[in-house]
Amino acid sequence: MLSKSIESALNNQVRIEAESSQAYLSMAVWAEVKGLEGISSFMYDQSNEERQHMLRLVKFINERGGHAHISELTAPNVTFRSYQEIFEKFLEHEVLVSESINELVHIALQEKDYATHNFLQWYVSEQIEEEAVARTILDKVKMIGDDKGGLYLFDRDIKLLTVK
Ligand code: OFO
Repeated sequence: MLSKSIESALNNQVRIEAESSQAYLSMAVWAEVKGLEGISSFMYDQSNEERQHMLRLVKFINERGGHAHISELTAPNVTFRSYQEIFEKFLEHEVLVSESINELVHIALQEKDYATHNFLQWYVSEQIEEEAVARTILDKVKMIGDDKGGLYLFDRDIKLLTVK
């Protein structure tokens, strides 16, 4: 059974995962409209993954006797200066999510809720992986800079990059 404070901390993470999904969906749409098909499909994938992360939390909360809360979301950015900004925001966002997962792990340990602690380990690994992917991509984007040919190849090749 979840304590009220763990339930509310997990529900906060439900919202964060849902907002991540919306943020990446918005990036996918921006890239699609700009004709950056590869970046767009990468971001659609990220958005779907974040929704799965949200659902995994929803199920866990409900299975443990809590009540998952589906809340209002903060609207994401819809315009970006450049595709580089998308990947900067992508990494920034993943770092924030990792911090929030770490905080959750901390609360679970404090409350000696080992079931929740165990459940959260999947998210800890996932965040390590996602941050690494976001960093690698951003490094490449910075290397390309304003080179149009580089962007063309990057947009083609990013389709091959998936988080899993
Ligand atoms: Fe939900 O995995 Fe990253 O943010």
